[in-house]
Amino acid sequence: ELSKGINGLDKVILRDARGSSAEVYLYGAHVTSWKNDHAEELLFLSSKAIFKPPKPIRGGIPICFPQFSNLGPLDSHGFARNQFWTIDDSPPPFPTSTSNKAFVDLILKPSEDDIKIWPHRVALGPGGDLLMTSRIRNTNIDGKPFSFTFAYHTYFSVSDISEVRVEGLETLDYLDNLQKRERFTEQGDALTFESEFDRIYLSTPTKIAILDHEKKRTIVLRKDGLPDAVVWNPWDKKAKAISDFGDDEYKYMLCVEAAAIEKPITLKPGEEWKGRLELSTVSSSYCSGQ
Ligand code: TA6
Repeated sequence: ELSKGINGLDKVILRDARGSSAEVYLYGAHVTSWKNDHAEELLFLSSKAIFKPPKPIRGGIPICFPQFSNLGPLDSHGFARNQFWTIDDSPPPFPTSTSNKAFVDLILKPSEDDIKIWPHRVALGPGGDLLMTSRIRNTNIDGKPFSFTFAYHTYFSVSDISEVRVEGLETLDYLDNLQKRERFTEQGDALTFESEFDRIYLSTPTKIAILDHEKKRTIVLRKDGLPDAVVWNPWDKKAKAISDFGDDEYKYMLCVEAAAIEKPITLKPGEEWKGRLELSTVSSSYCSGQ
């Protein structure tokens, strides 16, 4: 269902019969809302988000492509998040497991005469899961390889950042963006948050969990083709410096981003890469590990 969102920007609303929904802006192929079967909003969207190109939308799921952060010659986080994508009426084959669900296929064509195209699917699964699949194909006829880094820069909504734990990244190596991207090894237990946090965890397991005790809810990320995971919270000082982010909003969000950063992906002409992220929720009166 195509409709007008903020500032008249086109958005697609996906709905599942059991009550889950998602909103996807064509601008950035940006998911701004994801609600599960219990109609709970799982994504954080800043109250100060500016829905005005070329500014990317603050919150939801920006796609960082073809460059994560400033690790290359392009603008920070690349250009996919501030381009207008179009609805793809003849998408390439995606796994059949999504074929009977509510989904939308989008495509990014960098320019009219560009032969590179990047199809992307957002789908709702049973139980209100959110599934995203991106395909990048090198259609260069000039025979040149094409390299990129990538992240689903997902902003999750949390009840209180001080009460949140992230499981699945213990004992892994990470690059600390707050210390010149120096490499460290995570010690001990699940991650907890008490100050600014900006790390790229390397070669992570495919499953990561965000435990929110207050909401009695766990969000589970499952990823494919995306070996790294960025964890970010700006905390109070950095929050004040971000113009499209409320001063106190850092308390209610956490970015956990399925990514491919440390080893850029290189595609020879004709080669294709696929990245996939599946988000689901588990609600319980307790969280695992407690
Ligand atoms: O993913 C973490 C990060 O790269 C941080 O370093 C922080 O700057 C954030 O993304 C937001 O970037 P943005 O360009 O959207 O302001």
